[in-house]
Amino acid sequence: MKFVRFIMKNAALASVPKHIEHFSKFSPSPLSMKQFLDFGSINACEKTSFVFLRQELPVRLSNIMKEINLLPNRLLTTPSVQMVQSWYIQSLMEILEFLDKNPDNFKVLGEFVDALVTIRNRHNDVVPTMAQGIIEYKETFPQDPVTNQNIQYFLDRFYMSRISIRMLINQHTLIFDGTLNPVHPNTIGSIDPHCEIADVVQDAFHSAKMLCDQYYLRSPDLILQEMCSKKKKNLPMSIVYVPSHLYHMLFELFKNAMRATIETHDNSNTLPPIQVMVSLGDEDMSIKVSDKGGGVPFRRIENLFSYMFSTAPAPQIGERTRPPLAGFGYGLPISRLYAQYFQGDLQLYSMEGHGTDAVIYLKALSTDSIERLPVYNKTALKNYKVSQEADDWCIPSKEPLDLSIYKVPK
Ligand code: P4A
Repeated sequence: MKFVRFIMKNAALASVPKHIEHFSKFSPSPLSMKQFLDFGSINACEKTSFVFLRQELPVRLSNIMKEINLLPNRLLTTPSVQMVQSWYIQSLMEILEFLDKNPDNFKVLGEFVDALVTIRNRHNDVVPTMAQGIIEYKETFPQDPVTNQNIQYFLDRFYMSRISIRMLINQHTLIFDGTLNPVHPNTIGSIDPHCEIADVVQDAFHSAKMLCDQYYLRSPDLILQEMCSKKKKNLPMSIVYVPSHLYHMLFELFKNAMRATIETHDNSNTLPPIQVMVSLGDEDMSIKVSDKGGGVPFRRIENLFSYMFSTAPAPQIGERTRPPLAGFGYGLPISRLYAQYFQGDLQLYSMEGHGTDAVIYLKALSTDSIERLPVYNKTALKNYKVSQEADDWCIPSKEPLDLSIYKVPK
């Protein structure tokens, strides 16, 4: 019996490249907030969602699996990346099992929910595992700007794909597990049709403040302002959004702002407050987090979003660990992906010597909130072939220019 299962498993494994080839030829189908809400409305149909997901999940998985295969061999063959790749293969095989199942059989629908939960758990540690792969790679190969650029390109797309796949899985499992959400009865899966921005700001600030007090024994205050361009001052301001995504971004920004504020006002009895401005226009919902934490030199802003740059080896035993407010590793790049996922963005405007403004841009209208998804195609392929060619801008020389060589001999 064990032997038969072994052979079956290997037969399935052998056909995986063929399936990846097939499903990666389809483009992922981005969903709008409205479509997400429709799946969870009164006449929500579990069967429709099942039939959609058993096609769409293999498409999204296969598209990004093609890109994993384009990583530099020295990175692709690290034990960590091999592990992540094996999770993707396993999960793809488990979903493909449902392709020939009957959508009218409620037992099949139940098994599908269980399979999705298993898959979601399997991929819980993808971010730290990939980070470990980067560490292993950095140990053997010195950082060069080209690899840095390649890895940045890949991880932005890989983590965006992951965010989107987890969104699909979360929606299906939350809506069709047969229970109402007792804590948030008005949410549809993970989406709040009336996500009150100020509430999420307060929550995230409170959590960051607890960490900050614990570590530094003090913390800056919050000043929250709301602006509404519309005639109807419909405060409190809300949009259709995923509160957990917004919380993740704000928590990250508050940790950074608090750390910068405290470390630059070391010798002062008072701390300048962190100011948050929430502004709702016809098109954008913008949230600005301002601090007077001394700012970051413009040249270094890019590093704050770099996966290569912010991947540090875990501290050795006995070594002083980083403060919990360190803006742990991938906080900013992944927060920016959350903002971009529904067509928004996250940008930093810093003035060295003064402080930093971090702005989250979200779409005000649910009709504009559509998933932003990577697709594997020729353009993507080309981006992995960026090679070590000479830059088309001169390298600035730090040596003083010796103009005497141009002197005309008498
Ligand atoms: N000044 N300003 C910021 C930081 C410093 C800052 C900072 C030293 C740098 C790295 C970090 C955390 C803070 C800020 C707000 C931001 C981002 C950076 O959103 O005040 O952790 C990696």
